[in-house]
Amino acid sequence: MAKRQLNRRQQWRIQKIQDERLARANKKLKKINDNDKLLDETLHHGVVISHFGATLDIEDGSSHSIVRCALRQNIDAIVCGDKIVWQQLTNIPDDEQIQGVVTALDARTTVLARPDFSGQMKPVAANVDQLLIVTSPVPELNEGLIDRYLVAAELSHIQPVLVLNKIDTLSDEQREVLEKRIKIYQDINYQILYTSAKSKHGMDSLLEQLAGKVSVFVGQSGVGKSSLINALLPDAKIKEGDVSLATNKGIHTTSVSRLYHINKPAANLAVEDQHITQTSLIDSPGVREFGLWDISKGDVIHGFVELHKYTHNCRFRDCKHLNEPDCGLLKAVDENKISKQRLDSYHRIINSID
Ligand SMILES: Nc1nc2c(ncn2[C@@H]2O[C@H](COP(=O)(O)OP(=O)(O)OP(=O)(O)O)[C@@H](O)[C@H]2O)c(=O)[nH]1
Ligand SMILES: [Mg+2]
Ligand SMILES: [Zn+2]
Repeated sequence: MAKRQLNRRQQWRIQKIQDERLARANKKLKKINDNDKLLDETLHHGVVISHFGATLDIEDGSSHSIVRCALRQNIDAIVCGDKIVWQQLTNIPDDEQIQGVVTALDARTTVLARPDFSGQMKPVAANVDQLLIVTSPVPELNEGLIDRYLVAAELSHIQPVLVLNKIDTLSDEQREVLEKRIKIYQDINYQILYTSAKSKHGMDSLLEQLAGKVSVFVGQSGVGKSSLINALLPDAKIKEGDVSLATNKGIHTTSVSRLYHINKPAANLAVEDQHITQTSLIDSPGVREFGLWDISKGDVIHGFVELHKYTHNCRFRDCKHLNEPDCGLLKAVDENKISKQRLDSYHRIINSID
């Protein structure tokens, strides 16, 4: 997959817009503080529901209400799912939307990150248990992208699940072709779900897979991430977008990640366990590609779990698995124990890392 590099001028412009936005927010925050509307001393815990521009929506840990907060200057990238401490602003005028300030960030259990326009790694979601890699017939399934997500999930210790959505649009033959392509992943024991947000097919299995966990929905624009969350949670009323007829690509409808809760107790759990379950779903903006730029070449193999096993059979410790004699991976491909497609995908990722 080619890296999409913005030219220096574009990067400079984006950075300038971001800096200006931050400066405006900081000015506002300063005004709030200078105006004698000081922070109340009580520390509240909360979870980040959404972070847009310089403002955050926080779900308060005890009242469960949503509080709009500003961010204290010295805290960097806070994302959906982050656990934070916030403090109430005192003397808030009626017209002020910002009710509090996020003053501390708790340690994260997991974090999913991807590079931003300048190649720097930025967190996308925090404290997530599962990565739902959503795919569809249109926009077409992209194995290269799936493999990159799988590497990111494996290296971040987040459980990946593959979802093939829009199955209502498939003829029997088309479904057979796609199932064959997905089988590569089934064979290496990844969980696969077939869904239709439109006809609601597969929604029970999806809900069962999500129950009691925090899951982030990722994938190309237009595959139906927001539609799936809407199908599970009609009250969420998330905006859905079209798929362009000209390009068969999505139109990047969701622009900011947001966390949703399904508060109904999960049906598959015993009554005594139901109070501890809360199912959380994070909708995220669709991607064109998913770069793995800050991963070292040596780490990539750990993201290809079924290939990694066979590296122990390579004669050379620094085997590149290209054409070396007695390569465990090439032998395993010959013996149909691993798929050539996955080995090729591994090499493509290695080649894309500088
Ligand atoms: N036929 C059919 N259409 C679907 C299904 N799921 C989603 N769509 C349609 O696909 C289009 C894109 O859906 P979205 O939910 O906006 O896709 P998304 O993945 O959230 O896209 P971004 O927010 O741009 O990343 C919409 O027109 C949906 O109505 C499905 O299961 N079947
Ligand atoms: Mg969306
Ligand atoms: Zn080898």
